[in-house]
Amino acid sequence: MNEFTKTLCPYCGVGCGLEVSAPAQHGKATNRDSDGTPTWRVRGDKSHPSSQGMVCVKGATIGESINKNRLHYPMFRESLHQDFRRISWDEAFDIITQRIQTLRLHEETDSICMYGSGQFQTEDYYIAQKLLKGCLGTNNFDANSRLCMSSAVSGYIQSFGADGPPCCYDDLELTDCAFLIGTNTAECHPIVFNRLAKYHKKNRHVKMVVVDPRRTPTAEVADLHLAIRPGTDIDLFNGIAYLLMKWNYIDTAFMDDCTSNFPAYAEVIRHYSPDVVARQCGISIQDLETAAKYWGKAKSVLSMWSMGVNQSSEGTAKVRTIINLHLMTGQIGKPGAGPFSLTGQPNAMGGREAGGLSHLLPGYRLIKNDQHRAEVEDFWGVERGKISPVPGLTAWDMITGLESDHVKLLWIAATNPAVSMPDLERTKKALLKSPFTIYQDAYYPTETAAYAHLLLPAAQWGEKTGIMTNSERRVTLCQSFHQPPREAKVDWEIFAEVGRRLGFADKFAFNNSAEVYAEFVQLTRQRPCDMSGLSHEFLAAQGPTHWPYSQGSSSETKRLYTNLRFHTSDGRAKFGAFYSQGLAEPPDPDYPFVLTTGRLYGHWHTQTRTGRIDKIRQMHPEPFMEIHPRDAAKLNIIDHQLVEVRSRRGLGKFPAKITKAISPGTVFVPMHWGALWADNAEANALTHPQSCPDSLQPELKACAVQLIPINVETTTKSYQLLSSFCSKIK
Ligand SMILES: Nc1nc2c(c(=O)[nH]1)N[C@H]1C(S)=C(S)[C@@H](COP(=O)(O)OP(=O)(O)OC[C@H]3O[C@@H](n4cnc5c(=O)[nH]c(N)nc54)[C@H](O)[C@@H]3O)O[C@H]1N2
Ligand SMILES: Nc1nc2c(c(=O)[nH]1)N[C@H]1C(S)=C(S)[C@@H](COP(=O)(O)OP(=O)(O)OC[C@H]3O[C@@H](n4cnc5c(=O)[nH]c(N)nc54)[C@H](O)[C@@H]3O)O[C@H]1N2
Ligand code: SF4
Ligand SMILES: [Mo]
Repeated sequence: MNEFTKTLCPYCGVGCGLEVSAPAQHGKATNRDSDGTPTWRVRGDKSHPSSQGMVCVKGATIGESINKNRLHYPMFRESLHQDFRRISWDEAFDIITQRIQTLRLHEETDSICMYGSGQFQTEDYYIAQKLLKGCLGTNNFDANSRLCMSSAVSGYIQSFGADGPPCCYDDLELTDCAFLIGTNTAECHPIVFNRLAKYHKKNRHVKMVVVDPRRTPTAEVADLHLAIRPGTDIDLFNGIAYLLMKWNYIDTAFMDDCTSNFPAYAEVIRHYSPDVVARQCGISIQDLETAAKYWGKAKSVLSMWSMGVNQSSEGTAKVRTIINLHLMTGQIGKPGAGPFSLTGQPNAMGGREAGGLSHLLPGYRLIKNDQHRAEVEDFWGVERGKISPVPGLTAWDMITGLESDHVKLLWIAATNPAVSMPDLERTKKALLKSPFTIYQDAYYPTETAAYAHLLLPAAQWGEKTGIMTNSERRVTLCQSFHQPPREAKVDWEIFAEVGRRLGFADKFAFNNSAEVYAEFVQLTRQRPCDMSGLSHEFLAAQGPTHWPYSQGSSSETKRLYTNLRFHTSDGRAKFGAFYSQGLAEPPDPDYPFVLTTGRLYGHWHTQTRTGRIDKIRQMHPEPFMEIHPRDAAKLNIIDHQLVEVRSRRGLGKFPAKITKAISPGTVFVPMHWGALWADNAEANALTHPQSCPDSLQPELKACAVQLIPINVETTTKSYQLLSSFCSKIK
């Protein structure tokens, strides 16, 4: 056996190749944890084309989290007031199937929901779709990607007729101009950033523009940082379009041959003159002009974005407004150019391919499309009409569905909503009300386990062989390299066993994940994401491969739309005509600050892994709130002073970090500290669930807050007494 197993980093959507080896094989050189436990050794895989051997601190330290605080056995309790007791898998499966059968018998199949995750492998996603949408006949499968990628999905679909980022990482080193919008790439997609930053440094003609209300480490190296007011991206991009038109930087031949709806867009643009836009965005006219010149003069322009764009009540419109600039200037379908959504999670892309949102079906199909449903029904061998034509509940709908007693069974897997959902107080209240919650996770404790009736121990990354697709549509086979601990099981195997016990044995007769994948790729045949030429065997032999890759292909397709034909009915890409709407909850005299939330380099989301890794805890020991020195002075806040942050929904307490990196009027808190890791430092205690009407993605990036500095004297004496009293009576 090879000493190293090749796999993919299970954290971000960059999808770095890793090589992992067992602790025992290194003698003295064995990596050890702080308590002396030998840990798995991890290094970058030089042969992986996406990352070329590079890894960031998260990938490098992942080995330390593999065996810590794992959930080992199924655990059950009748009610949330009781303690968990260990049960067998057989009992667990009985409990689940009985519950589901009872609901089906009472014609309440639509009260069954599953909330999954971009941390599933593609096989997990696919089997969950088949079980819920195909066999049970409910579309109530949604994933945390709803909070993450759904605006990018709907933006691509509306502009191009299909989802799918058209670019590849080679474009990072071929572009003349990179626009990074609402993405802190340096901390959140570090290896993409390394590749771009190295190239940018070496090539003086290459421009880098960062659009972010914060001066992030990403913005630090940019030629131009546009610190726009939160929620003003559409103003900015319409304003750039105005100047591109005025200065005639547009590609009329491309527009004539390959696009539609320009007149409606031009009508909108005329309202976005530089003075209006500069005022609205809080930037100078000169900076706006510089940005437009960089875009207009460059031979190739690559735009990249993530949550500053997607997590918005006008997320889809933001995405389309970015794409519009590419369409005006013909910046797509060629090297170094295109609108590139950076996916957050390691397999959010695979989730989209497998139909892992409540309005999707496998193979980039839509629930609402009659032909798509019929194709999938025939393929799955279920009767026509079995798949409901109505999109299922989204992540937030599941919470409101609990409130209204509509949801009777909630199955959560590979996500930690008791930290990551908006409006946490409301979320937690709803979870407390749930008649029956199954929670399938690799670790224990997590915040969401406190709201579960049945805990199912999941095998995680490294304990299952399966497929993940990264941001550049590159598909990698992730080989397992050790046994799941104790009784932990692979996600798709759990779903398949439930399917068999519910009477669908023929639909779930898979012996291994390679068979699951082989079935899934058949459903992608002749679809935009055609992977019919891929299999576990092929990927093991050929290595990571871009899709589309149809059966019989002999070479990869690095970029989409190189023939300039799109997936719309007329083959043209469609301009979107959007006026800016601004924030769903703008600041006002009562709540005068905009709170924005996001990530830090070392931590991953709710800390289930990174909170258990010493090096990372030392890197980011505690939560904080960034505030501009001018705002701090106005409120008499000094560095490190505890500040109570209140929104209309809840409150948190954060030590102040006074920094010019944040714009005046805006404060920032990281999303990483849930109830297990700090007291009262939950970003989502403050956020609201209002979402984009098209993508239904909530605006996690902005809400209105007030700041109340906690007086040092009070902090030390009466305040502490009061707060300890309050915590005792809770
Ligand atoms: N270290 C680390 N890396 C990660 C993750 C992690 O947890 N930790 N998670 C992964 C996942 S799932 C995701 S989704 C990605 C997220 O990756 P990013 O989107 O890069 O990360 P965030 O910090 O959430 O937000 C990015 C920036 O959006 C800015 N922003 C806020 N409001 C606006 C606005 O109105 N307009 C613009 N233009 N910008 C705005 C914020 O100031 C912030 O700097 O990271 C992935 N990578
Ligand atoms: N305020 C605010 N809130 C946000 C965001 C924000 O920017 N600001 N970002 C949103 C975004 S983009 C995202 S992606 C979400 C992320 O939020 P979550 O999905 O809640 O965060 P994670 O901590 O990644 O939770 C993943 C869980 O899956 C478990 N797990 C890992 N691997 C496996 C596996 O193979 N099987 C199973 N069954 N379990 C596994 C882990 O132990 C962990 O508990 O947060 C969202 N919430
Ligand atoms: S950049 Fe992303 S995929 Fe690569 S090692 Fe870091 S967290 Fe993992
Ligand atoms: Mo995400």
